[in-house]
Amino acid sequence: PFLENVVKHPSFIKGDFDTSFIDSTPELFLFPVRQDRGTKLLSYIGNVTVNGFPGIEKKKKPIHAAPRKPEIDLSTTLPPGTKQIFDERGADGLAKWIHEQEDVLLTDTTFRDAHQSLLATRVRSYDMFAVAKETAHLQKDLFSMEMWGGATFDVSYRFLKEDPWQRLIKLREQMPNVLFQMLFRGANAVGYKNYPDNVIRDFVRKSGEAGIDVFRIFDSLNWIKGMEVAIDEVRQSGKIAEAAICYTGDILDPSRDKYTVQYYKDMAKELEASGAHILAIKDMAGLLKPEAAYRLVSELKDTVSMPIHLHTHDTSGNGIYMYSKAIQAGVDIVDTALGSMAGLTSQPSSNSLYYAMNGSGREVRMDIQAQEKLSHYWEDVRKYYSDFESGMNSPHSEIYVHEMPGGQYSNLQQQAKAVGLGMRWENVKEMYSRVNMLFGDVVKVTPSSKVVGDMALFMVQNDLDEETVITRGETIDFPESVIEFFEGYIGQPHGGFPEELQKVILKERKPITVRPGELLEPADFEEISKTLYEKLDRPVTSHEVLAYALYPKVFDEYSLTNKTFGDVSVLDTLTFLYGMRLGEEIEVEIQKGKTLMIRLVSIGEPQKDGTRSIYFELNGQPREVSITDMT
Ligand code: 3PY
Ligand code: ZN
Repeated sequence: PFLENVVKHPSFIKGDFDTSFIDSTPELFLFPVRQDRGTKLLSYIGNVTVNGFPGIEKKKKPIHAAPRKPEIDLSTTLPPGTKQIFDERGADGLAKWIHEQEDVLLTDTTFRDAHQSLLATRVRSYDMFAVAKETAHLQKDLFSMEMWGGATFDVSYRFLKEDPWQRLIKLREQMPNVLFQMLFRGANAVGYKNYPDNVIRDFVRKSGEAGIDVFRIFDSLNWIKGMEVAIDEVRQSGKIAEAAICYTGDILDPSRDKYTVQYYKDMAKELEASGAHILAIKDMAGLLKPEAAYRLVSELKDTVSMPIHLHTHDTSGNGIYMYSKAIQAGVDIVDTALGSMAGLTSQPSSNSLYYAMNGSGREVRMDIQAQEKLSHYWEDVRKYYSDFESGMNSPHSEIYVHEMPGGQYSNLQQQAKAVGLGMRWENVKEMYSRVNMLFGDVVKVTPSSKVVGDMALFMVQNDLDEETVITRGETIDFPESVIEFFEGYIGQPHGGFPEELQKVILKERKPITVRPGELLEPADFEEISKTLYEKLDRPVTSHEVLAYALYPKVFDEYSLTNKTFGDVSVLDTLTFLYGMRLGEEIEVEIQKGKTLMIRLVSIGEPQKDGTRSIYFELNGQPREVSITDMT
């Protein structure tokens, strides 16, 4: 009753109270517990068993042995790590500590970019939680774990139907020793368009409170104005601002003279002046060649005094060689993934880099046996997600031509399949590089890469080439993302927009040249809070308010699923993706100490109204649910 009174209090509803307690413990506030969580989960399982999982071909649930997990004594004291160094010394102290290290430091991307780039971002919190404590023990020497941001936020709600904040909060509890890092798209936050400044600031603040330490901030056009608000807020929150230059083109090729070493050096100096603690070189497509890395890192080291953190994708297969050159040139930290989640469109393998640097004078600090054990776990878990693999089996040197970011490759391929262009993937890739040149050779990383991808799909689908786009452009309805890009709503590209193309694409609309954040109305969080309260008929957390401010439609759909099926994140991944086999029995821990035993008994025949009855046993009691057969 006390809580009930609190949440019905008008000030509470208006959001005048600090709601961080609800953010971290929403389950305490989901009362009165009217819902029957068991039945809701049975409905989900029945649905996915009969109808399949959206976006992948329906198939019978595959059989896999339980994943191999490192066997360690979790009752031993957790060794301290970089998180403690940061907590004691602050961001500047941490930067100093990085400079003092002779070894090269690692950021592990397994929980974020690795699966974003290999498995269309589909890895679920369930599989991370299952190995989080072991990871904290065994990867204690990491500089950081990149485990949030980028596409993971959107995909959690949109496809995985789970709350990304809970992923962050629970992982933080289980891994208190290593810095947590997220990828933040500057004025685009974790979305695909510019947001009002108050959304950016609130997101940074709340992410920091929930557990993020290092914010890697970039702008998809390398437009520093698009990064400044986020950098400022990270500094104000006492967290670590890692500002990124996105690497594109080829500094070794004199004919690609738009993005030169001087261009990158100028940008690095500006980022240092804007208050960054660490400089990232974000080689999002894996275009940085070994000799180019040596030169770029050497020159940047002479230009700025911040530590330098290098990110790449191993698409070409040259990743380890490139890192070795960058390490020789003095790079401080590099991004790698656990062996079984590394390589190809993902990051180079930590395990391989360990051996590559042996005896080089700059070692990789790790327990390689432990690393291999964690890698076994992910080797097994990766198989659950095999339907999301891109099909790329070997190094792909064409990347140097099409320049598609690693994180985009498997996602764009899914998008192409969804619009019926799966068989024309080769054309889409070729068109991607032609669109880049048509747009004036732009930096391609989310969301600018999405605009290039949308235009490439659009042109292949409509059999358009560059000339027809210009000559018949007046009569063509271009994709909305392309129009917004040319309007200046994701920022200004280096060298400006190609004018003739901009005119045909915009038609009557007028482009802006200022920072979109200066024009956008601030989000009204109180209003959103009220709207959500009415829609959901329950108190809402400030995390939910923010998620709605970012993507209202995605959040609405997520809430509906959540209302219908309950919290599906408690299901194991094979059940979540494929449902159950007849006669199978599973255990589902719906909360600590509360486990449901579920057995699928039989599936009824379809009825005239399109429904089917599905018969289960729930904790030994027969239960029947009716679902709509959509096959
Ligand atoms: C993202 O923005 O999600 C990226 O990974 C960009 O490389
Ligand atoms: Zn990346």
